[in-house]
Amino acid sequence: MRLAYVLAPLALFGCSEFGLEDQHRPNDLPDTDTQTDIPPDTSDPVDTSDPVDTSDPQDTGVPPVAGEPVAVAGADREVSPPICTTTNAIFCLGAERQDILNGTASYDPAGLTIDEYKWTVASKPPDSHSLMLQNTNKQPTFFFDVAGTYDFALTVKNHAGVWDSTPDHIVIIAKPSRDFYVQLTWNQATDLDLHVLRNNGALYDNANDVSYCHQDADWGVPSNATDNPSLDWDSISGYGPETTTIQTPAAGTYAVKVVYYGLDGNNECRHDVDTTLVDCPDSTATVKVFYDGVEIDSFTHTLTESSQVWYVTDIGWPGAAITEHDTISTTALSSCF
Ligand SMILES: [Ca+2]
Ligand SMILES: [Ca+2]
Repeated sequence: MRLAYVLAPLALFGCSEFGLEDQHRPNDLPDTDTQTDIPPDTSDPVDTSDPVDTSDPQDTGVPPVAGEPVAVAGADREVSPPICTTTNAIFCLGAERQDILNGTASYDPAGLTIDEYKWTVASKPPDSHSLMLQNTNKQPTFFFDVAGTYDFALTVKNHAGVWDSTPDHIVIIAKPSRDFYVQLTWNQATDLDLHVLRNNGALYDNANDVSYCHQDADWGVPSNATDNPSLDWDSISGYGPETTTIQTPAAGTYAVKVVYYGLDGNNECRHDVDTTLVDCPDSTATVKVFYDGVEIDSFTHTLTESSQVWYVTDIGWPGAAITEHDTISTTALSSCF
């Protein structure tokens, strides 16, 4: 069993506090609007300096439909996926953002009040498990859990009960803000762990292995934090993400490994060695490597039993040179103490 202090915050991480899916929750809020959505603004995906989304007809002086209000979802922009400091690693306080989605600029040309707002997630990265829980708020919170592109649609209703028939879209790109960004996600309510190791270090060797056991370390230049790694998330109840990030890594080779720990912070699903135990569900893991905010490679493998180790890749620095391994072995699991 993992430490209690790990379990307590992660119970939060895995629940609706962060708007994450679990196995009992639908994949997404249904897009119940029957109107034709305006497609994403792909010509201008990141215009943080441009308050007017010029490719969006609703913002370019196209007359609104008579009698309808006008939804204004705001300008497309970039955000960084949440990166935690070592003081709140694993449990990332403030990960949900309430300052990104804002429909308060919506209006009615006839001067009627806007009485209702309805946001939908039109699309999101396939490895995201985030849900919008307060989709009738003017400014709903949303957890940009993984790197990638998110498209939201907003429609509004005026005081006469008429909805805007042409929802307004806003495209948000979640782009890692650190040079080294490795992201693990998976498809089951199981406990997988991301490990990033330096210098051919061994698993659970805290000096050289950053994982849930040892979430940060002083690598590179001693006392210089910019080359230190941190595990920013640990998920024990499923899906991830788990990310390990370094602002500016020191030269060297960083190995990325994924360990199948078990279920909910314990490893008691070894049906292969004890048939009285439940069988560890097969879990398909995806590791994405980002360099300077850009995805440079992606790897997938299905792990089938607790204690399996997937040696994904080495990352050489500088330059994020990829040397794929894609091998499976086994390890003794550690509860860290
Ligand atoms: Ca985990
Ligand atoms: Ca350092």
